[in-house]
Amino acid sequence: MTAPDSSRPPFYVTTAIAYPNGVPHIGHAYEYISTDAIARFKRLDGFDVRFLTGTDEHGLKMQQTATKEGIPVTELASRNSDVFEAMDKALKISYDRFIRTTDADHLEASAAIWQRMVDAGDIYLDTYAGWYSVRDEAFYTDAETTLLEDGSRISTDTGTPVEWTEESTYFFRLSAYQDRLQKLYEEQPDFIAPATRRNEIVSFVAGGLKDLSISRTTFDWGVPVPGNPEHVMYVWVDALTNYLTGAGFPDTESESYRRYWPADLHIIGKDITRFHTVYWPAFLMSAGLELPKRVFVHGFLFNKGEKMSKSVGNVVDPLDMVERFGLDQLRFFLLREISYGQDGSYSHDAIAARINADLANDLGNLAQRSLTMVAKNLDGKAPNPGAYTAEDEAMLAQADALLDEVRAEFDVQALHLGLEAIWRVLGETNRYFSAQQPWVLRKTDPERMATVLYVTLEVVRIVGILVQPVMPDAGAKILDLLGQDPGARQFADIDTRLTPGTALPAPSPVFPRYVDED
Ligand code: ME8
Repeated sequence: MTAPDSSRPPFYVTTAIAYPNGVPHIGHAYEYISTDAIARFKRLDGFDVRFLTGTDEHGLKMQQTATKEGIPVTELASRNSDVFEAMDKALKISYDRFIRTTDADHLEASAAIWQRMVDAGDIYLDTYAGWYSVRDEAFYTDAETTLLEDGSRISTDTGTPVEWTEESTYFFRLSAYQDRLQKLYEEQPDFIAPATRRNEIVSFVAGGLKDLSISRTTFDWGVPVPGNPEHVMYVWVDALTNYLTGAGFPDTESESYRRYWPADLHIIGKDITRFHTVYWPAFLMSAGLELPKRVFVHGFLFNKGEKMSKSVGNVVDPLDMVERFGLDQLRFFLLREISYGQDGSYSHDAIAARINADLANDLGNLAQRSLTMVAKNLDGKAPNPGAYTAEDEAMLAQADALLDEVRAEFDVQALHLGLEAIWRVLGETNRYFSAQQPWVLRKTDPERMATVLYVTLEVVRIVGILVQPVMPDAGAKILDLLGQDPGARQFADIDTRLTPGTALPAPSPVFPRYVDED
């Protein structure tokens, strides 16, 4: 674990941990990239960030997939977990720990939270009889399922097959937590975002809560129940506990637990909202542990509006997309195009369009044109500005105001609006550049040209700093081209104006245009 830095405020952010029963798809990549942008943003803004991601390796789904593939489940878990971790690295996900729920400290943490819930009197043994969806790893009531014409039954909500299950299991007294959960949603309206998700959960809980079956006896791929190893924990009990393990639980006195728990932000997809905003806070209340501050629910990604599925053949490997379009280009597209919190669609054409309009034209071209003029006319040195006109002042004021605007959007996870604000200023800067015509001033008023170039480079510098969370490589390249010291690229450095006379390296394009191979 990286040493906590107590001089800065802590910020603990997590992604969901994926089932490694298969390889990652673009929906997983989307979750990691968006959470990574949030983590990087906070680091650049002076926070001591802890960023946790990983894989959720227990449960019947993993067991069944391994059986189908004819390999031991531990082998399936390790093989695919490695693929997830390698993808994270290729996507430059800046996690502090990649947790696997088979890690020794996680088994210990899971046993500890279970024991706390037992001590609270919230766990009892009984018989479960009801519907189970292996694909969702979720229990459903009769009313939550639909009988199909062929006699089979599915979960009405998710469409996955359910099977009748009857076994002796431990139950968690979820029904006892209805009032406390309702109070939580009321007193902390920010606990679940966006509001549509919050409303769904509020009305679900208002409908009453049944006790939850939290152990299984018909297979053994899970964390053994303390004191009764005939049972393994229901996979979601151990899965949710990963967030505690990642902070140092069960050692609640450890420096790391005291510093990072409660988590500031859990990022998850919409299909697992109930687990994170009903079960998870109830488990924590029972265990006498503090609740995370916020759960933000992102939407689902669709391929040209269609659900990704192996049978349709439209499942894309995120790394193929990186190869085709570039990593920063993919990261930017996903976060700019899709309203974070809503479903979104991606297509080859939409990505190409964003790359060419927003990246190659609005940002790349502006940087390239201004830097080339500096290289050719000012001996490659940052210009020395003369007196500012009202237009110059207005342009700089817009760029100076950006950090506050973007921060306000990122604070509520409106990542797309943060980027929109930056691109609005870039649009203004392009209009300013065209109106000022520095290429004409070159002959008529070289001093004025220097001022216009200086103002333009200042906007490019500020934008370069602000896009780093989303496009770490491109942000760094822009700042390199502006001769910025790698140690002076934090948000706090936005206030320090470009030093006139700084020697700039020879300009080279940051964003090539995307041209179709075929
Ligand atoms: O749910 N678009 O794992 P998982 C966007 N192990 N996001 C998507 C998506 C799509 N098409 N498909 C899935 C699990 N996701 C559990 C989590 S957390 C304690 C345990 C998101 O591999 C999904 O919503 O099925 C979830 O947030 C994440 O990918 C992992 O999904």
